[in-house]
Amino acid sequence: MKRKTLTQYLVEQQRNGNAVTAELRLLLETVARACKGIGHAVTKGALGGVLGSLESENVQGEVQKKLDVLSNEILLEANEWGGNLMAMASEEMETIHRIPNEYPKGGYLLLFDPLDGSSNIDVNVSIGTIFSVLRAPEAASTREVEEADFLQPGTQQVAAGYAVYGPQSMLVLTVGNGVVGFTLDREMGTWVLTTESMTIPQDTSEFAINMSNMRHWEGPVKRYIDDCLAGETGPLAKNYNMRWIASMVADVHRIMTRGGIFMYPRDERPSGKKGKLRLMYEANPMSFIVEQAGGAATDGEQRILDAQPNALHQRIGVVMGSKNEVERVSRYHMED
Ligand code: AHM
Ligand code: MG
Repeated sequence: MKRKTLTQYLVEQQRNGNAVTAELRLLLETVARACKGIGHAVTKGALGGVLGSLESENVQGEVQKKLDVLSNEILLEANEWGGNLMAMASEEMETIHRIPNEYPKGGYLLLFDPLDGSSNIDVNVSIGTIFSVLRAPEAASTREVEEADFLQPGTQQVAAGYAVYGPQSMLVLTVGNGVVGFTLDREMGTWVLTTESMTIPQDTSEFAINMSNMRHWEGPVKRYIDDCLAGETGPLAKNYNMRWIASMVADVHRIMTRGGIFMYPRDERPSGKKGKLRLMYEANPMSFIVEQAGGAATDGEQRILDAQPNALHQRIGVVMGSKNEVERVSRYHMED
């Protein structure tokens, strides 16, 4: 069977007028190429001398792993010179990275978490890259692009995706026209379309949450997980299973594949009041993908994609996945 490559898929989307401009297509191909490079470094592990930590911390005060920094560099270098972008922003950089003057500028902004799931890097468990593409505001082309130009709600994303580096390397992508999945053909070095339309089942009996935070949870989250744990004699009348990989990309990829609900909620700790995950390059792209696959994503009170960001590294509570279950959690918040 002859399968489509990422390039073919994007050219088709461009021809069908699905908001994929030639510039966006080239940008997405470049990001996908960078993900191949990151996947390659991840696969080498100790043989590439890339495991372990550096002395440095990122803007969130987290110790940087060698692979976090390397992945960030791979994405910056790949995307700097193509002429499709005005600037980039990353979990690993305090502020935005403008395209240097020696290169032409384009009309898009790119945000990424270069390597998500840092605690899993050195233990050989699946990790991934998350990215989000926004249009640069018109006004930014006549002056220097600013951090404020990035602060657009998730509904404004023109594309989002993630790569998961696991037993297979996969790239999952949306350009606002459903969700497609590509598997890396390692011999050919190409991303090959293997899932034409990823959809999340509306119902589920599998939840993903870090249970060690239970004592800090807010009431509605506690109530929901209690109901799940009560099993078939409880209010939800079914038995639930639990999975927690601790790499958002891998946990959400499982949900994209067989349904489920993923939660990293706000909690009552001073450090947890705003949630753990970052809005602009974790929650927004993943919410766009999940919604495009028929799922839902909320912080408990509001749809994540509607949240108006006020800082590049802002955090948010995250509840996403199978629609009926996410709506149940929202209802519990309303009833609280
Ligand atoms: P990171 O961007 O520093 O890797 O942190 C984000 C990760 C998510 O991938 C994952 O869902 C979460 O942190 C796991 O956190 P915990 O270790 O508290 O379970
Ligand atoms: Mg992350």
